[in-house]
This record gives sequence, C-alpha cells and structure tokens, in this order.
Amino acid sequence: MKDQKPSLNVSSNAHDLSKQIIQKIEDISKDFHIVSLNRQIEACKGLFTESPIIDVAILGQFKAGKSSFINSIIGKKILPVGVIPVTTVITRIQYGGQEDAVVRFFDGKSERIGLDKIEEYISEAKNTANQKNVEVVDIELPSLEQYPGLRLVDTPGLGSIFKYNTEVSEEWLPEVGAAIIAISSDRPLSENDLNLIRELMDFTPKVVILLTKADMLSDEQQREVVRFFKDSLRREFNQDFQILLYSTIKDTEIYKRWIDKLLSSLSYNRDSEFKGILQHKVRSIARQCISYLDIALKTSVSADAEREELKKTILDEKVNYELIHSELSLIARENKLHTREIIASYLDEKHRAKLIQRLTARLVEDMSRWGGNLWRLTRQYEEWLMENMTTEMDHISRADYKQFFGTLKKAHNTISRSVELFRNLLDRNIEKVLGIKPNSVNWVVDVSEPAHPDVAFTKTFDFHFDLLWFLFPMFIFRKVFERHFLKQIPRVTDIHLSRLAYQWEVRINKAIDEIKDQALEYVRNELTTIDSLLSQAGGQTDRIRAIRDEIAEKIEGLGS
Ligand SMILES: Nc1nc2c(ncn2[C@@H]2O[C@H](COP(=O)(O)OP(=O)(O)OP(=O)(O)O)[C@@H](O)[C@H]2O)c(=O)[nH]1
Ligand SMILES: [Mg+2]
Repeated sequence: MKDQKPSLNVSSNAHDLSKQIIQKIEDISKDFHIVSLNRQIEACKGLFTESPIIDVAILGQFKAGKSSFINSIIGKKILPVGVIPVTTVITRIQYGGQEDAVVRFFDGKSERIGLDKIEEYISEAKNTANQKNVEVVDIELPSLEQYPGLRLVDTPGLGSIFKYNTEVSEEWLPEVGAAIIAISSDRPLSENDLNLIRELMDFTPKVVILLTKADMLSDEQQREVVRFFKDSLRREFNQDFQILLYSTIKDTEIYKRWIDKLLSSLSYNRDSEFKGILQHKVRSIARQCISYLDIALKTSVSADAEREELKKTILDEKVNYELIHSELSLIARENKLHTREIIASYLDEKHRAKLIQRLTARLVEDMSRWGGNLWRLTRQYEEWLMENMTTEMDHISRADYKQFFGTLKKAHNTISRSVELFRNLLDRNIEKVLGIKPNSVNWVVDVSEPAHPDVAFTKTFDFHFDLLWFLFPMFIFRKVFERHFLKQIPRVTDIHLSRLAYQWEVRINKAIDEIKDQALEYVRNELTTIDSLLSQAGGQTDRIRAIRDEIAEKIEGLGS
C-alpha cells in the first residue's frame, strides 16, 4: 500500500517538540508512578510512528447511520449497513490509485482481500465479537482523490448490547484526528452523546456534529432540531459546534456539498490541521501531568516532618480506599438484591394474567386439531408448549427488557455520585493543603446493555402417567386430559417468567459489578498516583520544579 505522507515541513519543529514532550511525560510518569496517564501516552506515541494522516473518525451510537454516511460520501456501497448493530471492526478508508483492501490482524499478520469480502471481517453477523481477531481494515479507493491526507474511519456503534463494539471504539478514541459525531436527527441529544463529546474534547480540537437521516424531518423540524442542538451544546460546553445535516436518501447532493467543504478544507490545510490536532493532544496530556507534578512539588517543599502529616490530611479517612471499596460494594450489593424482585413483579403485573389467558385460548383452539393416544397427545402438548413459550418469552424479553434496568440505572447513578464525591473530596483536600486545584483525569464509565438471554425452552414438567397410555381409551378420557393440559398453563407460565427474571437478573447484576469494578479501578489508580507523588517527593524540590517548568516551557513552545 502506498504511503501517503503529507509534507510536514511547516510543522516539523512542532512535531519534534511534541515528540520530546510525550517522551518526557512518559519518563516522568514512570518515575513518579503517574499511572493515570498511561493510556493517552500510548495513543499519542502511535501517532508519531504512523504516517501523519488525519483520521476523520465517524463516531456515535449504534445505528446512527455512520457506515451509510461513509458509503454515501465515497459513492459506493462498500461498508455493510443494517437495521441491527453491524460494524464490529475499525475500518479506515483513504485515497489510492486503485481499489484495494487489507485486513490487519492483532497478531501482526495481514491479508489483501477483494472489496466484496470486507463484510466477512467487519460485520457483527459474519465476524461476531471479532472472533477473527481483526485489528483494523484498510481500504484504498480512487474516488477519494479529492481528499489526500485524510482517512475516513468507520467505527463500531457505541451503547449497543454488543459490549465488544463499544469497547473497540472507546479504546480507539485517543487516536481520533478529527471527529464527526453521527446522531440520528429523529432522536434527542442523549446523555451518551454529551459524554462522547466531552471525552473527545481531550483528544481533538475538531468535533463536528452530523445529524443523520434528515429526510425523516420536515424543513421546519430540521431547523428546530439544529437550533435545539446548537443551544443545548452551547449551554453544556460553552462553545459553538459546527452542526451539519445529512441524508443518504433525499437531497443527498445538497448535504454532500457541506461535507465536501469540511473535508476539502481539512485536506487542503492538513499540515496545519494535523499540527493542531497533535498539539491539542500533547497539551491535554501535559496539562494533566503538570497538575500531578504540582502536587509532588508542593509536598516536597514542605519539611520532611510535615510531609507525613500532609499525606495524612490529603489522603484522609474520607478518601480511604477500603472505605470506598466497602461503600461501592454495599451500593452494588443493595441494588443487586432488588434486581430480581423488580423484574419479577413487573412480569407478574404486566404479563402473567394476559399471557395465561392468551396461551389458554390458543391451546383450546390448537388442541382440537391433535389426534392419537395419550402418549402422542402428550408429545404434541410438549412441543406446543416449547414453541409457544419460547416465542412468548423471547417477545417479552425483547420488547420490555429496558423495564428491567431499574437497579442497573440506580447503581450507575449512585456509584457515579460516589466517585464524583471522592474526586471532589480528594481535590478539596489537595487544594486545602497544597493550595492548588488539580486538573486530574475524569472518570468516564462505560456501561453497555447486558446481552439478551437465550430463552430457548427446556422441558420443565413431567407427566408420568403418559407411560400408561395403553390403559386409557381416548374416546372416554380425552376431555379429562385436555383439562389437565389446560390446568398446567399457569404453572408452566410461572416457571418461565421466573426463569426469564432469573436470566435478566444474572446479566444485570453482572453489569452492576462491572460498573463497581471500573469505579474502584479509577479510585485505586488516582490514590496510587497521589500517594506515590506525595511519598517520593521528599528532597526533590529542585528536580521536580525543573521538570515541571521544562514541560510548561515546552508547551509554550508549541504555540497556541
Ligand atoms: N431514513 C434514513 N435512514 C438511514 C439513513 N442513513 C442510514 N439509514 C438507516 O439507518 C440504519 C443504520 O444504518 P448504518 O449505516 O448501519 O448505521 P451505523 O451507525 O453504521 O450502525 P452500527 O455499525 O451498528 O453502529 C440502516 O437501516 C440504514 O438504512 C438516512 O439518511 N435516512
Ligand atoms: Mg456501521
């Protein structure tokens, strides 16, 4: 594949300086055990080794229309699209003299494939949870000639039940060059979208909002939606975002002109844009690093005798890991205890009676067509139950599963509040003792919906008497058995509703534990970082000050 390095003459100094700063921050982080910065450092280093192409990432919730948008821009239906979550692998598309596609695997191997085979590697259906271990698929197309130096990146949708997809995109965020956030115009701005924008602002100065499926709204509604997004985003972030509408179905050529303007300008100015993006990332990491060093510096300045006292005051009993551990575990446990009860009583109130009524009526009708002796009758009844119960449970599970999330949402809110409180207490202690306001790493929790259970039915009842079928002449006893079958319906319904509740309980409680574990990891990392900064700072005042000033000076050198 051809390497498409845009010339970096204009920015080579800044490029070298950025590299030096990241190297320095990496050394400092190792030295002072600032583990919180590791992930961002790794991603930034990746940008120096790769050819400096601007990755224009299309990000957003699943089914927002990301892949359809890229297909429309490149003028070719290359990426698979669909009504259920589709994209499962990062796919990068850039200009090339001829059509080409290369699959790169996590083990370092790669394989050239035909464009018609792409779906085999990047779709959830053909490569479920990325069993094929694909790291990325790189595509080259002649049709992108007007955008040299840009690479359009299709990403797996966030927030679907396929946790893997969300993780892939979240992990990839630090590598984003410019970001286009796809949001379906017929959906309101969600908390998830706001979180995504907030998180992205650490990684890129260039975030554009793309309102997809504009054809679903009238002209007046479109204006209203754009106004709503503009106002909401300004209120939330205190800055204006470019908001573009798009439809792959109606007036596409008109919408495309705006996208062309955006991409052409990015491509034409790619040297300065790349420089801006890189510097944004470097500055963001450097700011966080300086903030951590400030803590070490202040501690070091204090006399040795005071240091232990300072440490005790900053890491006081309120921000103690054991305490937070038991608090978060208690929150998780309390919520988990109620998961089953909430689901079971919802199913009982909303579905039980109607389900029994429906199944009974259906059984009366279907049973009239069955024939044979008791043994045959019982088998038909079992098959009937198996088929009907599975369909009913699957239907309830898919239609109503969001109603089961009560405890998951509550646990998420309470744990988020606890972590925020921890952060505030720790920051307040640092400020009180050292007189500095920390610019620390935020906690962003990644909750994706639990996977749907497999509600396939297994036998849950026995009729021992059917072994005696030869004893019962059907013309006399048939009605008796029919009544018996009908009488079973409430019991079998209860068993299945309770099993469905159990299956969701297990999944939801697992998700609650995952949130708790993520929160605890964050708390542990922050405490380890602060603790080690406070512990080793002794007698290093001059050294820390020199390091801190060096970074601050280097960021100055990067310009604004
Ligand atoms: N009405 C309308 N539907 C659209 C438009 N763009 C996409 N869709 C539909 O939206 C659905 C999702 O499209 P995709 O392109 O697969 O969405 P995605 O964001 O790539 O989804 P994931 O890969 O699962 O995250 C499909 O059924 C598309 O047909 C549009 O402009 N208008
Ligand atoms: Mg997609």
